[in-house]
Amino acid sequence: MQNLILTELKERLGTITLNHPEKRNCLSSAMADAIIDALDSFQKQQVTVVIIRAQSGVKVWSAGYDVHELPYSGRDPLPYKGPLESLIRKVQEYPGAIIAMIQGSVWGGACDLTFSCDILIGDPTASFAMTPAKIGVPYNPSGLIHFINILGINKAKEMFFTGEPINAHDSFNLGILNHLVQPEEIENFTYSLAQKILENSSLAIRAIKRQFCLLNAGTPLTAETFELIQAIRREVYDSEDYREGIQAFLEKRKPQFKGR
Ligand code: LCV
Repeated sequence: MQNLILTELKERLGTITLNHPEKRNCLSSAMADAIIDALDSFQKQQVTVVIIRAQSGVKVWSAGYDVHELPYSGRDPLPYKGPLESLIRKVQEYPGAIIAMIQGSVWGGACDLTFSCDILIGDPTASFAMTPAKIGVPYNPSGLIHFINILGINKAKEMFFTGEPINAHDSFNLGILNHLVQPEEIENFTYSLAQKILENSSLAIRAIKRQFCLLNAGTPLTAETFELIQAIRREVYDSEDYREGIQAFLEKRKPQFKGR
């Protein structure tokens, strides 16, 4: 089995490179587990900054969740312990700065992954498209909060309702990208920013990141609100439209949604 990711460690700076371009670096459970293992290994070695990137020059940074792994019906497509959600929590809880270096398009759950990183640096080929409505997936509350926090609720709604990509220029203006740099500069820029972080107190950075994560987690829900959200989501992933969305993707055709 080829290495789905490549890892590199230089002093306290780790790099994880997505390495499955044949499948557009889609976040299969194997890919998600490989990234989680790499972060666990870096954490054991007290790596303070991790860069997550794709190979230079790819058109697609990551095509998002592996659609072949979506349950066909009757089960939550994005469960708490699922591969994507586990990976996103691992990134959020990592006791150091995680920088997403983005060249190419980012789709679906891969947007949630990059939005959960601490700093995003992109070049003009970067774009972000949120696709659950194209497939018929109801998404989930913890994911939606990431988008509300970064985009504001109006732009987040437009991103989810249209499924249309947000280009690099607009991503920078919206605050998705911390920096927008030219392709030939992005590696040096990202690594020099990482060096600036490495010069600072890793203990302070770990404590500050943890506080940001707790403060950013959204307002607490009542038990009844939580149950209502689950009922709303189940109606969708139990629907014919959900099954049609997946089937259409697998058959490489436009879905015919019927609203049931
Ligand atoms: C499995 C794939 C994928 C893929 N899974 O190349 O956010 S949610 O709720 O929606 C969540 C459930 C989620 O993240 O769902 C996935 C959302 N992602 C997308 O909707 C993007 C789907 N992919 C595409 O639209 C195209 O692949 C892009 C535009 C990314 C690249 O197009 P391109 O023409 O360059 P192909 O479509 O030919 O794909 C190359 C191979 O990668 C597989 C795809 O099935 C194909 O495999 P085969 O060569 O075996 O046919 N692939 C791409 N995306 N998400 N597999």
